[in-house]
Amino acid sequence: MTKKFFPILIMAMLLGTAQAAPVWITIDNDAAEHTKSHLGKSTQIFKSMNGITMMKIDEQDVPSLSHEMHHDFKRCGGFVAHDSKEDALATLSGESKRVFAKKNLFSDYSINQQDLVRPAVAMVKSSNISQTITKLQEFHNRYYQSQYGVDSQKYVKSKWASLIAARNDASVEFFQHSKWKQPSVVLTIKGSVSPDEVIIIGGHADSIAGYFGGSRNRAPGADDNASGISTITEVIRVLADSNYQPKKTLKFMGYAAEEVGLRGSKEIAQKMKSDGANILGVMQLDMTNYNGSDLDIVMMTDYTNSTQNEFIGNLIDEYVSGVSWGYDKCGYACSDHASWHNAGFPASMPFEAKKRDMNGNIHTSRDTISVSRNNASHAAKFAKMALSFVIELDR
Ligand code: IPO
Ligand code: ZN
Repeated sequence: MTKKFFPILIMAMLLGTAQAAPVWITIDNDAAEHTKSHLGKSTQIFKSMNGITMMKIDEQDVPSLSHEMHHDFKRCGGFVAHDSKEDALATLSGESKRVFAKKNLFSDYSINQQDLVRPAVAMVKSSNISQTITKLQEFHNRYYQSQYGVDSQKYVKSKWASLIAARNDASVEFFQHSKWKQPSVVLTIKGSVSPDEVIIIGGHADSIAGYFGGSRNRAPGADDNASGISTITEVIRVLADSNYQPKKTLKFMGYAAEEVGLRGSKEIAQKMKSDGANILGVMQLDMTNYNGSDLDIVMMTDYTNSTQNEFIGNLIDEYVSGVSWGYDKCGYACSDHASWHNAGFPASMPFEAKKRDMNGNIHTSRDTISVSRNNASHAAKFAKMALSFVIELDR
């Protein structure tokens, strides 16, 4: 071999090994299966832990993985490529849950906005929440096909409009659905730095009672789900009264027609998906005011993003003092978070109790705020949690 060809040979060898080299990545569980099916045959799932999957992919698949994550999951990056198998394993197990959350992934789940979050949380007043619940339960029902359900949404829209009246960066609109008359309500505060990045807090505004629902039945729906809408209303009030200026776009949603198959949220989530929206995180508030368990806030593990769930738990520990949290599962697509999850966005569903301890009066004429002794002290914990979620993701 002559001197002349030697460097070329070395180059060729390097190129050859680079082509064949596996790359270890960590990726959220919800994207792992999808990723595996879209990449080359050599893709292998190695291990899953803490909501994260560690997998081995071909170096040559990295660009298409980036594309997949961005295109199908609206995530910039969306995975972490590691220098070695050891490094990937260390990330997977995590030195501590907190450190692990910080290293991750699609959103920045670090917690460092204390100067903004603490004063906001201190502004939450449970009496505002109980007043709104009381107003909403006075509608005979909020059924998706009844005029009451249209009128109640007009009330939510005008209530939210009154809270943002002094701002020029915020608006509130109906989202009209073609198949039934109740609209959803969407309030938007436009981000001043990265308006394309969106954070969503939502809950359903409709109510139902009786096996066959019906436009005539009395359905006060105080806990299910005037409590969630009223919790969101208080979050909006605090952001407006503190003149909070978001960097990213914040959206607050009162969905129509949840009780009949998550239909309102499904239409909205599918529309935002097809519009290519970049949604960083979605929190669903459905039933926040019945304090039935030893745990205060229970994160549902199904149809949700486990990393975001853990982040919310860490937020509770940091900002909502004296409030305990844990996990349970619905066992089915029990609320609108499933619409967002199914559209590929990180969704969470912090719930009022463990499943077996939840309010037993829902979907009856007995679901009134008197069941919660006419106060909203439990829901106030959720308003504080939701405020910390919005502000910590908004940077
Ligand atoms: C619901 C919520 C959480 C769990 I756990 C079980 C049930 C009630 C939900 N399906 C509903 O009726 N929302 O309106
Ligand atoms: Zn319900």
